[in-house]
Amino acid sequence: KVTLTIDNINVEVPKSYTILQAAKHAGIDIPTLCFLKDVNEVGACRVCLVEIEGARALQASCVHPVSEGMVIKTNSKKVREARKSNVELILSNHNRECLTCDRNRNCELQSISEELGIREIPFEGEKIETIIDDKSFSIVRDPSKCILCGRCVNTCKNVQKIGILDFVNRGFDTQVAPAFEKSMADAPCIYCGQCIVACPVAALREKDDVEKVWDMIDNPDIHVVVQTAPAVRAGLGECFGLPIGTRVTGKMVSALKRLGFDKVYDTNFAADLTIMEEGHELLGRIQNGGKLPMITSCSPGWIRYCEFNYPEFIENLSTCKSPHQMMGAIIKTYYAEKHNVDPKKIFVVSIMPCTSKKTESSRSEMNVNGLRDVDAVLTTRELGKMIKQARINFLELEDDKFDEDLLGDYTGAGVIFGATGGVMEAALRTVAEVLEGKSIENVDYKEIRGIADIKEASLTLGGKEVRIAIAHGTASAAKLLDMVKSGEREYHFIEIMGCSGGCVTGGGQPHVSAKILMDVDVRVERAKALYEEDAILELRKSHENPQIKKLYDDFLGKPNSHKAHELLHTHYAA
Ligand code: HC1
Ligand code: SF4
Repeated sequence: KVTLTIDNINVEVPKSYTILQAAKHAGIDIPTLCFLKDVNEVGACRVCLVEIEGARALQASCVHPVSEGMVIKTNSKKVREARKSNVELILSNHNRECLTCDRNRNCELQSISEELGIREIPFEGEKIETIIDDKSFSIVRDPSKCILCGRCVNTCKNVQKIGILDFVNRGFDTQVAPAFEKSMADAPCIYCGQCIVACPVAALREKDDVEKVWDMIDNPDIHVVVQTAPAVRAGLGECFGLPIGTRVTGKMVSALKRLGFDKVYDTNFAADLTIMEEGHELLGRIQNGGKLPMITSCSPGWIRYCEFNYPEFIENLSTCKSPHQMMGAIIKTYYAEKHNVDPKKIFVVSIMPCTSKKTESSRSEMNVNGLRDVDAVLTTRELGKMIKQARINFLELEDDKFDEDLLGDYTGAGVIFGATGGVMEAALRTVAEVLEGKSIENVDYKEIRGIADIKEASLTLGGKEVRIAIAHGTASAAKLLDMVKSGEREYHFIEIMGCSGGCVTGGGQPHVSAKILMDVDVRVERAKALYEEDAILELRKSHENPQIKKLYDDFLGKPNSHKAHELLHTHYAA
């Protein structure tokens, strides 16, 4: 431990602390901009400068270690002026059209400018010419908004261990872009959107599909069906100032109905359907000597990662489409038939916590009888914007219920899909009963919950040993796959999600500022909301969902039937 003085307050902290951490410990708030805990601790923006007695220059507190007897000032005139001129310098080469910016009122640069009291930019300089890259279905990169903080670069490089983005060119011409300034659409980017989540400004954002959806809602000839992913209910409230991880299922449904969607369904129904298909696929592979370990296929970021980086595992992927794609396929066939609606006049919208889903839904394989399974994907953030555009007072909404006909039932197994380990737990609830040949009381597989990088378990089911593993985030996925490749580990079934934490922390979820991220693990808080919903549901096993049973009886036949294969399964690019 060391003792130091910050703004006349004596503080005792571990030796390993930075000044920023020590100040926080003492309840002193130092502004930051490029800093992102555990990801980007580089001292590049020099907004967190402090004055250290005896030192010649001001120091960046986010990287400067504490030492015994230090005397620090965080709020002297010199400090305030230096911070201000550093931010002014950033602003001098920034596209400052805040009023029309995607991050207006939700931008860390805007907040810091306001907090520092910046009123004019004294050195108005030449701006570099930039081009917006909006070629991909998922992500837009706008260099005119970029402040070169490096948060996205280090997230992609060190958290995801993918490394699509980097600093290119030098000096005044420096930009953050894929190598050779390629479009994101032409780079092996998986569209996980973790770079968007890390971005403090609007330099990286999702492709905006809101207008497309408004147009369909306004078209009286089109029957617009919306479905919401499990994780959306755990994030949407944050767009309206609710604490991280507040479960807003009922208000969300209410808002969707007010927005004018003709039908409001929960993707959870299709998550139950996925468990039926994937569970039986696994049983089939185990019983018939198929390719093992089988690996889950619901995370499109993970699928792209596998296709680009581990093509040798493509045969291990479950052939199941992801739940929202299955839902789309069922809406355009079974639902259309039962309700006597022309499938060509149905427009399916998926609200997802994910940016990669926008690209997934546009894959050529994702269709049924030549019609797209899903016609538009909006992120949780985009839904938040639609609700604001419609001037709906979200916080005052009464809870409402999803539509109940045909595809309205869902179980707790579907809800937990949105958290890491959830798909595995949901699958086990069904597979265990099939293998044991009886109903199992305890459905809580607590050993595979939580945010450890890699989770493993070995279960005895029906006298057989079933070995499973879970990885989330592509860095841990790579670690796990390398162990499988080298023969160090053998499993029957693996769950992989492209984002650390699973869908709850997908690239389409509401932005959380770096300041809040210093104290809160968003993965944990949002996952709680899903396990909470699981626990209060009466039905918690996918195969007990009555409407799923009916769907098989009336339409699909058995799990993995020919028809099920045609509508609900897919293939991958090697
Ligand atoms: Fe997910 Fe899934 S869990 S992939 O994270 O399998 O996006 O929430 O909707 O499709 O159900 C996302 C979440 C989501 C699908 C399901
Ligand atoms: Fe990297 Fe994911 Fe961003 Fe692509 S979307 S650049 S893979 S962080």
